Formats: sequence, C-alpha cells, structure tokens
Amino acid sequence: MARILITSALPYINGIKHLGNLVGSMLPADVYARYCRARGHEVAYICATDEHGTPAELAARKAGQDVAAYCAEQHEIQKAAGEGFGLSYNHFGRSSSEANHELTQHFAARLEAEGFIEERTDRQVYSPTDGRFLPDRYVEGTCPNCGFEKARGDQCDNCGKLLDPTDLIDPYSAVSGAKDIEVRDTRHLYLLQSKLEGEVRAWVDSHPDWPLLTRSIAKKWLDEGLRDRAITRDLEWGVPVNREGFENKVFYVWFDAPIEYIAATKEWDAGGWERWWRTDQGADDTRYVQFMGKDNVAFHTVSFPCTQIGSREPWKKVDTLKSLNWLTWYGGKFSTSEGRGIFMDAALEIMPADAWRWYLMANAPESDDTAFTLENFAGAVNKDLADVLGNLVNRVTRFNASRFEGVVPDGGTVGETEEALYTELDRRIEAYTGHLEAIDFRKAFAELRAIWVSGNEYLQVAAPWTAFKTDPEKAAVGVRTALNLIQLIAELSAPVIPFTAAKILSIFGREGEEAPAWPEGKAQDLLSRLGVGMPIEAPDVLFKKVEDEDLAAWSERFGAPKDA
Ligand code: B3M
Ligand code: ZN
Repeated sequence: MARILITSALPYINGIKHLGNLVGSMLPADVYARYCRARGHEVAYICATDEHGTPAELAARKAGQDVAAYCAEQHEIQKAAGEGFGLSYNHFGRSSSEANHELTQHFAARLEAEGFIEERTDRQVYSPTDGRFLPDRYVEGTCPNCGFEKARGDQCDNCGKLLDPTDLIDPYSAVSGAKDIEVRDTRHLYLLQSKLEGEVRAWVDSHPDWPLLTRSIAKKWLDEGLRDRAITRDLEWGVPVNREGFENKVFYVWFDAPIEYIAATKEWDAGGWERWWRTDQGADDTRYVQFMGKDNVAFHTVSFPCTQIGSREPWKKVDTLKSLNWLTWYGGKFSTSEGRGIFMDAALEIMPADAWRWYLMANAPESDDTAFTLENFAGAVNKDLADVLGNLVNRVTRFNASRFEGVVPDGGTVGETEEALYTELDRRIEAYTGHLEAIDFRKAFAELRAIWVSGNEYLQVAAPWTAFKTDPEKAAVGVRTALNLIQLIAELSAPVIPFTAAKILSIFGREGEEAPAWPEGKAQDLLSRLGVGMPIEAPDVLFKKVEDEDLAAWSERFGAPKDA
C-alpha cells in the first residue's frame, strides 16, 4: 500500500467549466484516484477553485457582483457540478482561503530570506480614465505576433503567445474601452528564477520517466532561459503582500494558485497534511501525481518548483505529471468567454454523468488534440454502453430471473468455453491494469471495452437460452459464469463509470461501496465468487440510447457546427 497525492489543475472561478476543462484535468485525476483507492492505496485527491487574478475580477464585474460574493457563489456552483460528475475530491478548496493567504505569504517571506526576491520598478500600462493600472487581462489590443485584434495583455488567444501588457499594439482598457493608455512606473516584487535555473533543470532531468509532452514543454522553457518573474500585481482582490508601498497590490494569481494545493490539503487535514507535503515529515514516501492541460505544464514543471526549491524547505515536488492536449469542439475551440461548447451543468441536464465520463475518458486527448462531436458521443453511448455493456447486464439478469428464479444457479461443470474466457480475461485484465498504472487512459479503456465485448462473445457461444431446453446444467454454468462476469466487470469499470458500477454491484447486494476493491487473482477464481442460490435482482435498463431526435435537439441547443 502506498500513499498517493493527486491534484488536478485548479479550475478558474470565472464560470462553470466546459467538457474540455473537465477532461483536461479533473476527470482523469478522479479516474486515477478511484483506481488507486480500489488498489487499497491511501489517497488524497485535492483540488480547489482558482479565485484570484484578473479573470475573477473581470467575471465578477461582468456579473455585476462584488468579487468576494461572486467567488463564493461560483465556488458552490463548481462544487455541485463536480459532485454531479462524481468527482471524488477528498477536498475541494478555495485559493482565496485563509490557509492559502498564510502559506503564500510564508513562501514569499522564505524566498525573500533566501535572496530570491527583489523589488523592481516596472513600466506598466495605466488608464487615467479608470484611475488604475491595467494588469494582464485588463488590457486588450492587437497581438504583435499575429495581428489578432482582441489579444489580452497576458496572452494572445489566437496564436497562444504569452504577452506582456506593454507588448500590445493599440491597447485599450478591457474595463472601460478607454484608449488613453499610458505607461507609468510601479514597484513590483520579482522572483529571481534565473538564479534557480540550474537547480530546476537538474530536477527536471531527474525525471526521464515523464511523458514526452511534459518533458518537452519543461525543456523548452528552460532552454529559452528562465526569466525573473513579477509575482505581484496592481489589483485589489488576492493575497495581500503586507509590505510598505504595496498596500494596493496583491500576489500574482499564478504565484498563489499552486500553493493552494498545499493549503487545501492543510484545510482538509489540519493534523496530518505534512505527511503529504513535507519530505521531512513522511512525504518522502508519498507519490505525487498531477493532472493538467498542456498550457499549465510550464507553471508546474518550472514556476511552482522554483517557489518550492527557492524556499529551501523540504517540500514534496511532483513525481508524475500527466498532461493532456485539447479537447476541441468540432475541431474549433471550446470557449468559456464566448459560451461555446458544452458546459458541465448543461451536460448533466441531457445525459447521466457516466455517459460523459465514458466517452471523454475513452477518447481522452492524450497523444493529440481530439475533436468532441455529439455524433461520436452518441455513438459511444449507443454502442459501447447500451449495446455492449448494458445489453450484457440486462440480458443475463433478465434470463436469470425468468429461468432460474432470480438466484445464482447451481449445477453443471465448466468446460472449454469457460476455460477460453478465463484465458482471455487473465490476459486482458493484466493489460488493462498495466495501462491504468501507466496512466494511459485510451489504451486502458480500449482494453476495458474489449473485456465487455468478451462477455457478450462468451454468451454467444455458451448460449444458455438455447441450452436451457436441452441441457439445463450447461445453461446453469453459462448464467452463473455470466453473473460472476458482470460483477467482475462492475469492479473493473468503477473508476471510469462509478455510478453504473454501483448500480450493478447493488444487484449483488453490494450497496454503497465507495471504492470497490480491485479484483486480484485469476479469472477462474474471480468468476466463482457468487454463492449458489444468492438472489440477484434484474436492474432497469442500464443505458438509454441516444435517438436521432435527441441528437438533433442537442445540436440545435449547443449550436453544433452543421457541416461537421
Ligand atoms: N486556473 C489555469 C487553468 O485553469 C489555472 C490552473 C491553476 S493550477 C494551479 O487553465
Ligand atoms: Zn497572436
């Protein structure tokens, strides 16, 4: 048994997340957390809302709300959506928490004491009309790199280039639209990342096991040379800097957000958090696995490690970093600001969580960007879930109810057909488990689907419905094996479709198992666990199919591109 710390990138507070955000960090982290718990590991799956920075302030302004009230409300909304999707956080915190204020200030003080912080004068965009500095997204203008006219001060959404507000051509205020922009002096704290470059590089090099995408992003940043980075901003909402002359400033959101991983753990387990995070307090035995979209990788392989290393305190750093590519909306962008795509709340209004979980994870954007389409989603639900898995469960349990009085049938002995099934399952379960261990989701769920298919193929050959008339003993073996197989399949499927797995396990009297134990051992034994005579209830239809009318209505509702 191991101790495994799992975090997923903290979703921004600026509105409910879309399916791209979900599959980019929170959902894969949840699937992995559930798998690890099933293996008997001690797991802390920690996440939180990322509540600071210009996105939060601007979204609150747009909603006509005070930013603190806006964040409190949106946190509850995101928390509820997470619950709806079965995201099994041990704790879902808030980066605006007291614990994070304290810890962020602590890190800044440590970094300063170690000589990694310097006060510098900066030239910043200022708007006399708004009477304030315009950091990051508060200023928009033309991208100097690609000419896109609505580039934000921190990044161009069109070409992806990271920008500085003063880089923009024809800048204007995102608050008022004012064009009378000037550049003024302002003081900021700089984290001297250049001094830490060697240590960060050595640490990255000590992880040759990281996936290619992760390593290449980290290397790219290091090879471009680590720039010292301003870690304060001229904003009101955020973690106060507590320093003379910095009364109207707060820490930069990307400085405090990763620290919230630690702060949230502390909030969750005030007495035991150090076992997860301090290598001098037991965290040396902790395995730390992070999940995030590729745009967040540099912050987690370089910036946050700088904060941790520069503190000269024994903080636990990430061991395994799983980064994902983009899920696209029919090849284009999901967009929170433009409301394009499907958002978590709307998704649950039209289909149950497991349908989304299955489709998103079986098609996770691992090696490449992956296009979401409603047509593919409907295909996955109808084929994989309804025709293959649902059909297996419903057919067997109904036949058992009508022919064997709904109890696990007695009699008969296993033969060649069963032996062949055992062999196939042994091989496939080993492969499936191996892929989950390696956090290779697509491969894992292709294997799981193959296990579901093997169940149907077994039934085809065993054909208890035919055997029942001529050889009831043979039919009994077939049904008994199939019932055992259904239980096994529920255990194997629980990490990805937990609601369905729970429903299936409940027909075997296994109600309310939070993390059904991972099936260990030989298929032969795993398929002879149900006691003969045990009553089995046939469940309702597990998965309802998506009909053409549904698809048409959804395409309309979500504005799916017509020619896709
Ligand atoms: N909120 C960015 C994002 O959602 C950011 C992640 C923070 S992780 C510490 O893409
Ligand atoms: Zn651009």
